[in-house]
Amino acid sequence: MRRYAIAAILLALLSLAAEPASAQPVCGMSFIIPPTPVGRSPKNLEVPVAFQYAFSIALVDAFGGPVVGYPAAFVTLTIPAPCANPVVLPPAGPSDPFGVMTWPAAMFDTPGGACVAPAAFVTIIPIGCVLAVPYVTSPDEDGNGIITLSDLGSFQAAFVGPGPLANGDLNRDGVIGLADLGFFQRHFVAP
Ligand SMILES: [Ca+2]
Ligand SMILES: [Ca+2]
Repeated sequence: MRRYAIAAILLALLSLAAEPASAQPVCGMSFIIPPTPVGRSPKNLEVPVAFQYAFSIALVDAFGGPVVGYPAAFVTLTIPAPCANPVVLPPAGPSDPFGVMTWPAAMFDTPGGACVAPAAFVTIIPIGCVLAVPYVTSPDEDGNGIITLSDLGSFQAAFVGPGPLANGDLNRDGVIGLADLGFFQRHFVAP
């Protein structure tokens, strides 16, 4: 009898320990999966996948484990005014077995608008957590929905000058270089 009682207590303790492990993300543990800037382009689906913009975060619980199946309705990505084309986007679906929530390329196949910090942020609504996005970038620099020589001018100014990263770091690796020029070119010439 005593053995069963101990087993029951152990089971109860195990279920208590297991319950919060996949229940709630922790703000200080959850993070934006690099690249951390947000990118948008009216040609996002017309360029090869390597040049497309997508965005994802990892939800991590208090034990360092993934938060699986967290509802899409609980999380938003906000690009606020005065950034061009402000928008609030939920992820495409609940978090996957790795705790990852994704905003796929189709969500960023829109007019752009480069925007500097604090440019955008992710909100994990139930826990009041805000993850800051360093900047929003786009080959459609001015956000008018078409990629033109005027956008090239804005990119070029950042490329030959001191930045800012929002205008020059089109591939979102944190520096402005030839890879970004290649990125601009891909989106510029896309059909
Ligand atoms: Ca433009
Ligand atoms: Ca870059």
